[in-house]
Amino acid sequence: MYELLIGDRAYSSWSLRGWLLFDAFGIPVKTTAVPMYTADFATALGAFPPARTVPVIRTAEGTVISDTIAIAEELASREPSAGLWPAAPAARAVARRLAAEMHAGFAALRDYCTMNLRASYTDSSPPEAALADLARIETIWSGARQETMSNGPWLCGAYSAADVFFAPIAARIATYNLPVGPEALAYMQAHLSHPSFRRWRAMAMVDLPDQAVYRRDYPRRPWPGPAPIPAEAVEQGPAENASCPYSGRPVTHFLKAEERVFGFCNALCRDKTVADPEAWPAFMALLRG
Ligand SMILES: N[C@@H](CCC(=O)N[C@@H](CS)C(=O)NCC(=O)O)C(=O)O
Repeated sequence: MYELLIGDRAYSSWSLRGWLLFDAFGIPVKTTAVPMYTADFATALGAFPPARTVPVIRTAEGTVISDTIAIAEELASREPSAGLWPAAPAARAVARRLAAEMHAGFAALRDYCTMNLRASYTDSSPPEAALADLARIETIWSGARQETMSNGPWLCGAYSAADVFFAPIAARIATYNLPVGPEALAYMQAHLSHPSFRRWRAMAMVDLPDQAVYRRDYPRRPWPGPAPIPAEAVEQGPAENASCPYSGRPVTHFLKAEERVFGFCNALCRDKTVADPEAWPAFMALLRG
């Protein structure tokens, strides 16, 4: 089993990429999240020498791999049936080219529009350099679709590591209401609706405190992704289910949805389900089953 160390899900865009490389391709991983800019972060990273950034993984044989592009390539080699890159050579080459450009570039957009999955703003007045990055991104996105003849939601045919690398750009378009054309908006919506992205964001909404450095005072709007079905945390059971839908352990924390009460074995699993019930198939099987 792989181990993965990540930062705050709400803010760490590279961590999102690292985790999607597993979750979106069905590769099991044991994930630990630690808040960035804390002593705990330094300690946790110290257990993955010589890594200096998250995400970082440890393989079953104990090799540490940091840097998202290295993680993507090594996982693709080790898990050939997972389909991280397109199978056709031409589409694979385009996907690799796109991921590499994302990994190396777009500093202005990344600096000005830091990822924040907990907010969405009506206007953020991005500077020219960030808008130029955005224009280049739109150009390479639509170029990739044409070259690979992709007519579905993703850049190079089926969802691939190239899409993983741009998921945090989709998140920035959503958070900062960045001015993009209809094709890029549709691509953003595809990411916001992707089951793995929804699970990540549900966890990002409830795990770890807000970090003040990411706060912006722009006017706010609702998150432009799929609206969660209503659910709330409640103090007491009894729940319809005796064992947690995720772990199978006895239930201790409760939520109410559609006037029914369900139980979970810890607060985080309850709260991530409250944040977006439909992101969690095991819970939806209880609700609809
Ligand atoms: N090139 C690296 C970038 C990773 C990175 O910058 N991670 C940030 C979090 S998003 C980090 O670890 N920051 C903590 C620090 O630099 O101390 C990659 O592709 O993974």
